[in-house]
Amino acid sequence: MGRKIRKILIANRGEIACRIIWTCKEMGIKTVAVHSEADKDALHVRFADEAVCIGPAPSAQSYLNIPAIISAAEITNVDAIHPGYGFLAESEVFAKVCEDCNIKFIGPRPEVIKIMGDKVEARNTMKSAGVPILPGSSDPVKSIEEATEIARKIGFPIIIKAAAGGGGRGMRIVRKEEELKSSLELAQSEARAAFKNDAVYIEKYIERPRHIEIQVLADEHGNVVHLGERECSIQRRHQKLLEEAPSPVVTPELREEMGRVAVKACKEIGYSSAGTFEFLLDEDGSFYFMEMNTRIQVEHPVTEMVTLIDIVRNQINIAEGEKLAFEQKDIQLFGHSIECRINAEDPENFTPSPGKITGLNIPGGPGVRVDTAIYSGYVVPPYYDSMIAKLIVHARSRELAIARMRRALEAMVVEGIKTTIPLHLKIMNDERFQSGNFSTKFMEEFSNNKVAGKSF
Ligand code: MV4
Repeated sequence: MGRKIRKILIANRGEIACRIIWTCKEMGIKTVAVHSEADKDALHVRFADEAVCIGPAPSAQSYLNIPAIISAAEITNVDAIHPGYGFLAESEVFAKVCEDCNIKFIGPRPEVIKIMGDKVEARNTMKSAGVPILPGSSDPVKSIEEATEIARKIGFPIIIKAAAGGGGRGMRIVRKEEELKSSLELAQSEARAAFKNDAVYIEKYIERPRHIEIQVLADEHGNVVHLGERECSIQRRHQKLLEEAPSPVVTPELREEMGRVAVKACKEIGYSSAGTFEFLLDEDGSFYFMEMNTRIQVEHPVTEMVTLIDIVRNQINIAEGEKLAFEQKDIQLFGHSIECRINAEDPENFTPSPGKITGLNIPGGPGVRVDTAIYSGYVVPPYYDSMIAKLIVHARSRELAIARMRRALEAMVVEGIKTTIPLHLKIMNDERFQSGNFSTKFMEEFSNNKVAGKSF
């Protein structure tokens, strides 16, 4: 069938590059790190068997530099490339170039990446596959007349989204018909500026949704399983702050239904590798497709903790052409897991706080996992994402997981730079968070309730 992978190039940096190397080591697979000039002292470079410098600090010249990465792959004679998340992970072009160079891209086929990258096409594809979608447009909206017709049909409020968007960029909520024209024009020009593509579409707007996503694994033989959901509602400006599995509001029946829909859709589109279906969950328990992510995600560890399944190992086995080693009935959820994203940021205003880590304590003990690439003396560079660590806990219940996270956060010390650790401690101590009764509006309401608007 496929061929055994003996050596993998990791086209990424930071904690996810280290995370992928950990599993490769466990599988007896050799690893090649690539790095920018700014990352010569990075941990992923030291952990890998080989390392290749692929360009200057700015990602456009290094981690996004396809010719440099392919050259590194050719020189080191790797069988496969793992793209991690971000950078080239959802580049249809990169996946195709890998394929053309006879290097296995660890992810789905380029055609599938392309479909999911166009949010209008993704919506239509999912609708055909029987996935519930919100009422809205099935083509990009070209004129105010067209927009008015759709908006009247579905009723206000509506939301205008960029077809090339995702992650919340270039969205506009419209509550009244009078605002439709200006909002449409603004959304189109924002989309053009951000994505060089002004195509936008319309959906019915849900006021207080939860963001619930379903993790899937699909092999190249049509076998598909889901690994349950992740609760991702706690975010600020479309950046997730913490995630948990399972969601405190998803019942076994709802999980089975969301999972069934996701598995069916994967089979219909011929999906392979790990993937994630993002859903909006309404207060009445209805769920609607939002986007599909065709990569390993930042928050994958909470799913790994509650299923005891190594998602990266499965991505590699799938890329080798192997069949999934388990069926849906073999997958069980154990206990509860929470992940806090620790960012090098001032928690008062979320501005980046790069610099030298002068002192460090990484927490441990029962049920604690830390995915990170920092060390004492490491200098956090200003060029990349500000996430420096993921603190993940696992316990028998949500209540115990919160208690465990609190003590792990208290034990985690990162000196020399500012981090979001104090913010996470405040969230753990928040009654609303503890109750599990929250929506994507949690952070806005959380900040508003603090004296002077920002006591964290
Ligand atoms: C929505 C929505 C309400 N109704 N779509 C934000 C990110 C992008 N993927 C889509 N997003 C939303 N789409 C409809 N029809 C609310 C959001 C949204 C949101 C979604 C998930 C997590 C956090 C969010 C924060 C604000 C808005």
